[in-house]
Amino acid sequence: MNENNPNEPLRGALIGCGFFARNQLHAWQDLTGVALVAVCDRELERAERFGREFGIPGIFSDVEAMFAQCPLDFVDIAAPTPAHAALVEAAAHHGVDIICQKPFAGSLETARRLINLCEARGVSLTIHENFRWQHAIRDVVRLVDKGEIGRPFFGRVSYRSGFDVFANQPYLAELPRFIIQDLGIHVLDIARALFGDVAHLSCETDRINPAIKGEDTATIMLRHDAGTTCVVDCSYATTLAEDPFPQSLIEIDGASGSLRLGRDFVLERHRPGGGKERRDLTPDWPAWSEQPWSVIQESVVNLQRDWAECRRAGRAAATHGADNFNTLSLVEAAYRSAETGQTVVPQRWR
Ligand code: NAD
Ligand code: 89V
Repeated sequence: MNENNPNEPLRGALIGCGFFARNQLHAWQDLTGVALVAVCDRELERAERFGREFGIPGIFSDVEAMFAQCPLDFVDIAAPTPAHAALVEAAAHHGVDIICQKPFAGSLETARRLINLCEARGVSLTIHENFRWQHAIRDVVRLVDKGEIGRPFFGRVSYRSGFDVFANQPYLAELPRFIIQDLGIHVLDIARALFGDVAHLSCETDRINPAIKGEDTATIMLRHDAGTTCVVDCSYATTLAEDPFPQSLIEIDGASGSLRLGRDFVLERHRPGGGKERRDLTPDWPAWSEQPWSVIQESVVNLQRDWAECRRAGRAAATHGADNFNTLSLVEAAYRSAETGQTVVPQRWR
């Protein structure tokens, strides 16, 4: 590890060379001070393709061979959830820091075990939870944190679309748990970034698309510790002439003003007495990004930049393992509420 030598780039390896990993590789290549030196996929030709395309020298189909041959500071795991436990265990065993995609670990019990393991081995664990890193959402979080609208008493974080996500990610159609686990997890994390941890929640789900196994709509009502009531609503069954995919829209009412983050990153701030300001929060998109994915792709660069800065400063990144446990537990609580019809108190880290 070279955390004490700021002149040396951090040496990383990407594990899992599928649909989303391409964004992570592009983002690493946008950042200074980080060198991706290896890629690994259990299907060798996928690793070879990424290695060729991104000019990465180390190509592996086996992580143990990679750890044996490549000195690494970190791994960036973009393999699916069922692979997380074995990959995190291997990286922790080799003393290598870890970034791992959402939804982490597959269960709260496994997540807890892996977080504790990383702590015991002295390696950092960060979950790639990127939606809170979108430019416009960060701005809204900053305004709320600075008290610009007073105490927020109501929030709504809304993600409604009819975009065919199954075309790029066919595995999503097979998941018995779909929208809360895959997408709602991001929206719930935005609610936590805005209003903090959750005391209790209730949830209703439905499946509109008969061709998939899991639920494709969910409406979740959260009561945050700080007293805010927030509605998180998600749908992949919504027909809209102008589909906002993959934007999250936000409404917040505070004791001294309101915020509305609408389509195409337009933020309205309503002041007591009737005043209103409008700002366009469209960021500069990464050169390699493509609509409609740019908003997600830009958030990947932001998350990875922050991770590298935190790594160099020796501090935990915002979505470190224990933080993300409290988002993952909202997912579990939402499914339990939908199944039982009860209000559920989510588990907390420690
Ligand atoms: P994918 O199926 O396209 O790619 C996964 C890759 O991992 C495949 O190439 C597969 O061969 C490889 N793999 C599986 N097990 C492995 C192992 N043990 N070792 C090495 N390689 C292994 O999946 P995807 O759509 O790229 O999704 C991957 C992860 O990214 C999922 O957890 C998904 O939820 C997440 N994701 C996140 C976002 C986001 O915005 N954060 C968006 C899409 C997907
Ligand atoms: O972000 C995700 O996890 C993606 C998508 C935006 C398509 O839901 O799977």
